Amino acid sequence: MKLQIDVITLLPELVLSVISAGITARAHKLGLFELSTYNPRDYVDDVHKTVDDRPFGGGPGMVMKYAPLKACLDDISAKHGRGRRIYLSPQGSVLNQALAQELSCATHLVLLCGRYEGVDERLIINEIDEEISIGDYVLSGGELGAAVLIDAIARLIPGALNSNLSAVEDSFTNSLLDHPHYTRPESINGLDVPKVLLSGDHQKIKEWRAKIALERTQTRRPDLLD
Ligand code: 9WO
Repeated sequence: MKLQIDVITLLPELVLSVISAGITARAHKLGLFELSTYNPRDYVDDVHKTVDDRPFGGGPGMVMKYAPLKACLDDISAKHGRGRRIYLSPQGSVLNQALAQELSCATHLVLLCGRYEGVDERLIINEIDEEISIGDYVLSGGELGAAVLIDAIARLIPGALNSNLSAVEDSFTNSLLDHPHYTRPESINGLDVPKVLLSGDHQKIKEWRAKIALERTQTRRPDLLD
């Protein structure tokens, strides 16, 4: 079944870039997933279109108000059902390939993007199923996190990649980093393509790539092997 992705955001153009170029745009054109955005500003009545307010307890910045976000979620529920509701934030569990694989099998994802200093905690408690982080750094908002998550998911939907083998051979699919890649010319400033890759011995090439992938993982990311 087709994956519906609904994104709640004040800055939809930051998220919609994923369907304007590359493999994810192609997957979208092929009808493998649908991407819709909902702007909380369209769900408020007051003339100033207020979606944020000052934080209780003081401090800098503003907090996204409960009501406009709840109205977005209710509209999405009426249109497509409830969905698996995800808040993008540095407090979430960190995205990895296994989680991307799992989410690519879902039928309906709802991604909430915060701006300012974040979202009223009661909305997260009452309405959100899980928090996901794309890494240990702070962005200006959840949108680029949502775009990264959508990219990681969309390319895993069967039919998105030119070859089914492409996703199988990805870094992390086997908990290892990728091996290096080479194309013509055979020599650049004295740096030659490893001879085994020119040998035509596909078994040998496979073994060499597996060996280098393991070595690189051991030196660069030993945590992946634990
Ligand atoms: C901004 C800020 C300004 C002054 C004092 C404290 C502050 N905290 C924040 C802040 O954390 N803002 C967040 C912006 C609120 C939630 C949405 N934003 C966000 C999401 N930034 N980074 C992410 C994110 C999402 C997924 N993975 C990594 C980071």
